[in-house]
Amino acid sequence: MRSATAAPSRRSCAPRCATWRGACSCSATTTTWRTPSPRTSSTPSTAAAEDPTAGTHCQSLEHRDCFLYYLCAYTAPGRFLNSCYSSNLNINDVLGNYSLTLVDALDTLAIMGNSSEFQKAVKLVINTVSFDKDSTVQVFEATIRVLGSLLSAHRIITDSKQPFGDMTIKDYDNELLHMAHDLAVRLLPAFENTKTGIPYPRVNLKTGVPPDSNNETCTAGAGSLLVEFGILSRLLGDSTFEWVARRAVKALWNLRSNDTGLLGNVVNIQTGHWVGKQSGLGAGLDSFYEYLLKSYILFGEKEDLEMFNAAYKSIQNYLRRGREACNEGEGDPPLYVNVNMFSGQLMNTWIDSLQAFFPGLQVLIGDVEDAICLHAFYYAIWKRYGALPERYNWQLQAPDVFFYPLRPELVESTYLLYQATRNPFYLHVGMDILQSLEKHTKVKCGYATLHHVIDKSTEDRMESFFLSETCKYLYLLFDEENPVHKSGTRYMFTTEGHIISVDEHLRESPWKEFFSEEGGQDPVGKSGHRPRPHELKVINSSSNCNRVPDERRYSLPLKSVYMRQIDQMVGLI
Ligand code: DMJ
Repeated sequence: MRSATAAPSRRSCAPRCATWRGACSCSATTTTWRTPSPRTSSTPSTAAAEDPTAGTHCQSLEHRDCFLYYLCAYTAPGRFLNSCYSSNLNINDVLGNYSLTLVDALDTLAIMGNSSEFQKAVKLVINTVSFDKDSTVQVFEATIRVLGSLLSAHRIITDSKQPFGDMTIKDYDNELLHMAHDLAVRLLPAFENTKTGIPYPRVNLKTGVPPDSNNETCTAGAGSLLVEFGILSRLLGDSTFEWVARRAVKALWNLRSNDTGLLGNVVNIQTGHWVGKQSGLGAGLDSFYEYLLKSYILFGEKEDLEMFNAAYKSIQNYLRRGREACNEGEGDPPLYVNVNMFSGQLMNTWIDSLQAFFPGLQVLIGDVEDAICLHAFYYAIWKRYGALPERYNWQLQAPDVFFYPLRPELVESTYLLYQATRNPFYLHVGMDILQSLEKHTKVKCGYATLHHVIDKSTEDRMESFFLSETCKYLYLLFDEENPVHKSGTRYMFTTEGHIISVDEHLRESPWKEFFSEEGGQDPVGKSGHRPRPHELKVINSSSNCNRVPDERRYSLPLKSVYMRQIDQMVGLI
């Protein structure tokens, strides 16, 4: 259902923005991003013409201070009380009434090197955010957006060797960790009274699982909690959180098809019956795969890597269509489709915008060539609409679902591909995306979800991941000197874009034996020794990585004949 039109909330938002702007000192001196010279856009959009920041330092996303402006504007007190925005009620249950955008954006401030704003924002969170609320939230969203951000900021504050500048908080007494603990305890009821161990999708922060709760959940929502829950467990020395998250992953994994090795997208948590038999890389499954690999990178548990490798093999066998090599041979460009998990038969002819994260994951495992091709397909769709429609039908060459909620996945893959190839093509992709965002999504109090990628109408909604992911990856793409990518493999991004340092401390799990006895059968056979960081072949070793030759760094990453083929397939030429 379409949410509120922009007009009423613009009226009510403006005064609050003004107050908050003062409190946050959003008119700090301008620091421009290090970007290549932008092409000048021919016609200024209406939204830009109405922009209240015109004439101030914050004129576009190309300015770092703009991030602060929109963070301040968007986190104004009460901005997301569901009761104030009744027309948004149907889609507001990720918001939680706990200053979601402010919390989700903390480490972006650190990555931008803005210690004063990071310190202010952290203090604001400590002093004003509470989870003791009669609020029903999605377990997955609360975990990746809130728990993940609190843990990331806590690690930045307490890591004396972090490279972002002075991010210390005076008299810090682990408040963010305590808040993360408090939130996680409130999420725990989701893991009780479920016959499979797969959690309920929603929980009330005060009263637990609502009595009328749905027994169906998506695989990604239930099976992508291990990174945040595992970090929390290891920081607290309390196995509970990791245990429940790991049990959910194993339960889902054990329900995969014996024939294809694939999982479906929706499951009944009591019966273990697959309600949604669609297997793909997008909505419902995306971060499940991502967290198998990232849990391994972080915790070094071999079984996580084994599950990831098996899943990746099934994906390549059953989901990947098109020619074998990205940059060679004949046939359609490689594409990952949606199939029936049991038969491997094609289920539909659309791909969704969430799937655009996958090239980034392929970069992490060194499958750069395949990543280049899939990314090129998504970029062609972006070029056609100036955004990514939520679903694109590759057979009809048209969107099936038209909205674009400022998602980060294409920018994320663009950033990671630039880090892997250093090909300036990806800077141009980034600039193109930046300019489309400026042109089509900028409104008075922030950047707006596109309701329709063709007529460019907007909705009164800016998801918190716009500041925590989309802006972060765009900033990092252009900030060549940023400590994050200067520190090699030290940092990993969670699925919500929060940085977590990969270190030995998180690899210590005194409860390992307890897990294999109590957590069910090891799903991929006996676990061997726990690998040390230098053994992390998936991300560290060049031998595992198909390197892009130097001579191709300054030409297109994909041969022009293949680029043209993709442009043709999405109706660009
Ligand atoms: C983010 O909240 C996370 O990346 C999640 O895994 C799925 N995608 C949204 C943004 O699109």
